[in-house]
Amino acid sequence: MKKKALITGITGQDGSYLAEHLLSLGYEVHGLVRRVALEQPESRLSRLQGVLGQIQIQPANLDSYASIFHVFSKQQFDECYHLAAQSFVAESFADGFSTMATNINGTHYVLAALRELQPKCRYYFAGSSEMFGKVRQTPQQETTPFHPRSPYGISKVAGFHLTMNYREAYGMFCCNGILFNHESPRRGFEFVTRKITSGLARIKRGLASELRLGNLEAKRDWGHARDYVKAMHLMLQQPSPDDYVIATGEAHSVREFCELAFSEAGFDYRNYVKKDESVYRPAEVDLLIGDASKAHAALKWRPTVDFTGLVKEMVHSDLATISPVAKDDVAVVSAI
Ligand code: G4F
Repeated sequence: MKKKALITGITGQDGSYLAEHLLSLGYEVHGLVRRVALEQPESRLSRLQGVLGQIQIQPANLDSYASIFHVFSKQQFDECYHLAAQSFVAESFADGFSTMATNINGTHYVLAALRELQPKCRYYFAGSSEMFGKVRQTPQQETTPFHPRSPYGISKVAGFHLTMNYREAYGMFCCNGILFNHESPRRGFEFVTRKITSGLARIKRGLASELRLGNLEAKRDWGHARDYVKAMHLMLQQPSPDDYVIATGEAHSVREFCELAFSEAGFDYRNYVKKDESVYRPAEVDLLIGDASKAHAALKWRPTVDFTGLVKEMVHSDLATISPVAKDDVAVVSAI
């Protein structure tokens, strides 16, 4: 019997890699997608191009308990990966209310519907290293206290505790992944890594002359999303549910990312990267670096792509694919 999985957020970077991974393992894969995304399949479903014929789309909206309940009332799933969220930290400062509503209620709706209709379904929650925020311990582990620094981080702490509470109160198989930053050529353009590699490609093509960035000194533990989705799957194959940090154990600054990316294209970043105070966050997370030794031991999980490999892959992908765009589009991207 084929195992059946539901992925919320299947249209995103992680959702698309996870769908490919589960299909390669012989799963029947379903993806929860907002109706509005189905109206613009070329752009909204672009990351799923390679697998669209092999997955089943379930229209539903995270803001509606009824629509989520409906999906779980039609189909039984063995595993549910809850990845959907408003995941851009800066946007959560701009509109904390909608980030909190979607991320907290959406997670609660999925858990509540599962409890009601399919309590045996194994559940994965996409927790985040942003939960550590103003870090109390370095490197961060599963036991490091949380101190979130944004509405996004706060919403993820709430989701983490909801997930743990459903495990403890109702005996459900619920796992939290505490994933550190993970990137790829499929990363959204608003996140700093893709902003750098896509901005660099525009500069290389003569479409832009500079790249405006915020805090260059922030340090992140950056891994490859394709590696990280494998850890999500492994968590749900264990004998009992638990929480795991997923990270490379190496931190680099935004400045180092720029330096390596620009030099890969034959440029000196100092000639192109300009500081833009408007991109600074009201509260910053200065340093994130994870200790994934629990995942190494229990899941036998290890990252396969290092920082240099990740930066080079992203640079070359954008150099190969970024096509000339209208000046207006350039302005929109560089304003994020
Ligand atoms: O790429 P970022 O926007 O990612 P951030 O805030 O670390 O969050 C990402 O990773 C989390 C895991 O820890 C996820 F939970 C979350 O959903 C998301 O995927 O920013 C990285 C750093 C920040 O310190 C930011 O201040 O880069 C700094 N930065 C400097 N200039 C910039 C910019 N970030 C963005 N997005 N744009 C800039 O121009």
